[in-house]
Amino acid sequence: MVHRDVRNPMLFEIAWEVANKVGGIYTVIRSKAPVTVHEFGERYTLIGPLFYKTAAAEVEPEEVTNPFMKDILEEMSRQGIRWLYGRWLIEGAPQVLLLDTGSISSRLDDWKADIWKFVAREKSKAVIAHFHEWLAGVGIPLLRKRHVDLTTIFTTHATLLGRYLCAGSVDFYNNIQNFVVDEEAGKRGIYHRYCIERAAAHCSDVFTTVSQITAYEAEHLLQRKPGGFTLLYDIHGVLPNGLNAVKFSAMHEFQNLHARNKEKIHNFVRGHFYGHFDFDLDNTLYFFTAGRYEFRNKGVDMFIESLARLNSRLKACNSPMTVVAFIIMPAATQSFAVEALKGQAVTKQLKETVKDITEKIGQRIFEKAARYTGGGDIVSAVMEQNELLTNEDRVLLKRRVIALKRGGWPPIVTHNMVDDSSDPILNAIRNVRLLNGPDDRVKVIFHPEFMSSNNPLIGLDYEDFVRGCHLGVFPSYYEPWGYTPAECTVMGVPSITTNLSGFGGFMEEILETSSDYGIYVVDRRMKSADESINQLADHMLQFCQKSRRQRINQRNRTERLSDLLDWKIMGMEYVRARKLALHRAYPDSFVGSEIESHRKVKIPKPLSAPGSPRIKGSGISDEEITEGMHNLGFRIPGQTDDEDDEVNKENFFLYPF
Ligand code: U2F
Ligand code: UDP
Ligand code: G6P
Repeated sequence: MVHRDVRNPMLFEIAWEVANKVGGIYTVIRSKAPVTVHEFGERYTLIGPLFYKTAAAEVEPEEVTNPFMKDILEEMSRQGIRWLYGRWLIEGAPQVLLLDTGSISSRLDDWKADIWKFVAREKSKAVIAHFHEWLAGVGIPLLRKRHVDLTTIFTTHATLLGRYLCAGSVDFYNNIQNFVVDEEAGKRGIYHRYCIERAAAHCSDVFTTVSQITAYEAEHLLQRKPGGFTLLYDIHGVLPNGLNAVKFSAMHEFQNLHARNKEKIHNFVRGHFYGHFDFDLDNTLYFFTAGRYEFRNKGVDMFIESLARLNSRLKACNSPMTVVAFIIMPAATQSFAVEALKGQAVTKQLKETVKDITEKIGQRIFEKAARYTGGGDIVSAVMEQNELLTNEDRVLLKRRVIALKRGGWPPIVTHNMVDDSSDPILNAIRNVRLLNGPDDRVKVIFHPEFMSSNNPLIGLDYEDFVRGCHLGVFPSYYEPWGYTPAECTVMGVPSITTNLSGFGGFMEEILETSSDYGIYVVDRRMKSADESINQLADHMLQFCQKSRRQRINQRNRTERLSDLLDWKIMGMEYVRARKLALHRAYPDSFVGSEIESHRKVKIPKPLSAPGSPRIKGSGISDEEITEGMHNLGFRIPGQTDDEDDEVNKENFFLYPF
């Protein structure tokens, strides 16, 4: 029997979205690469599908240096299997092997060479194979059947059946224990795929998911609970998605970026509401939701209903605030709507005319003032009131202002929809009668296309648009993780999620009072739909009642959570999953090691005002707070930045940095 080194294992990570952008998993793998490369260096290789059209832009081909790998790949070439080996052109530049699955498919019955024969040659090191989603996970039962000497991890980012069931109108979470899973999969025509997913979950040494909510779903639908233990080691099997916080970090600048980008949104709003622009931009808040167009799963139904209730409440309390709520979800469209483009054009013309006129007035004042030779009333000598505007200017200005008149109210949707009359978002907005009328305190804009700086209406990339907004609202019903609220957090933008979203559940678990940090979590698990809608409307109303100073303060607290969502910390769960995989496959190598447990500490309420008085009444001792902050790498009052770094390194970054 070979003795493999478990301290310096090799890691293969296999996914359909390696160097192949499809959805969220591409973001997970790509943004995680730098920390994994840091830990494994040349012992790390990603494996994905080879698509000739995109491969050239994603991968820089390179000679295979590992002699065992070289042998295997040459053998595969002799069998007619095509592959590409090189560096993935992303931060961290990991080694990547792309396989042409088309060239393999005809040989499925006569499978002589595959990459896993590698472990029969490389006998000195332990090998971990980490698969994402069922498409890649199909390899796991095969490896198990052939008794290949390596250890496997399977991570699922959702379950097939869960997604299908939720897309229908099933009361998913209340019935999750009762579904006859094989029958449900059969009825939906996904039985084969479902079986692969279930086999991968059951045959892997370690099974994991991206959140508690998906772990719960997997336990019932795939019938294996993620995580697990050995005598010496245990993990809960939830590997949450991190992101590259440095990419979003703007340090102290992020508040200025908010103000600058908000100004650009103001410009758009002035144009969009032309003719009805009767609200005060200084008392206007921008809310938004964004993502793939999944009306129910992403909770757009709930968002619209809550906006209607918010509208009535703001009216009832005579609030000076106006909310402009954006819905950014791609749908089939023909073009931008003429009315939306016209709004931007007429306000732009007005702006230019006013600029021309003021410049001319300035010039005239200067000319006259420069010629002043003394005597008389200085002000009237410099400029007579009635000389300020010439007749020509007056006519031009009148023309521009008349162009601002419009018949109907400002449009809801910015584009011509292919299917306007049956679009679920538009119909929901029509049903609650949020029609951008002058009395409405909540205005709605549906932008059925992702944001881009090339867009003639708003002209902002998604990231800048988010920064300019005040609140992200993501009331999802089915959301294994949900990157959108996490992205808001690292940009210092407060957000609302639900306890049915992976991110919402995660934040509730680690923060003592998440709302103090600008992370509001609506309960969609234990409450009726009506109660959840009211809770969402309450959160939005409370947000509208904050002063500017309170909003600025809250943004600071939100942004302070950034480091927590970075892969340097989130990646720790991947480290633990790999460790359990090694413990499971090679228990003898760990004899004599100490038992490890992973105690979780909650992040206390923020210490900045107005936190302190409430902490006193909460029954938590000062030492507990200090310890909690210390353990989570948070700055303790009186501690210097340098000390803070030490805390991070020792207690938090268990990575080998
Ligand atoms: C999960 O998100 P995914 O993005 O992996 O969810 P999928 O439904 O598998 O997304 C892929 C589909 O979305 C489409 C694409 C695929 O059919 O064509 N799509 C698109 O057309 N345009 C885009 O910009 C993005 C996707 C999960 F649901 C999330 O909650 C997690 O955050 C994510 C990562 O763990 O996994
Ligand atoms: N997004 C984007 N442009 C937009 C709106 C959204 O690129 O105009 C991105 C956003 O940054 C996020 C992704 O779409 O990374 C949505 O991911 P999420 O995890 O929230 O949902 P998924 O689509 O994976 O279910
Ligand atoms: C940032 C800017 C401030 C600005 C504020 C507006 O903090 O640095 O100059 O006053 O944003 O905040 P608001 O929530 O009203 O958009």
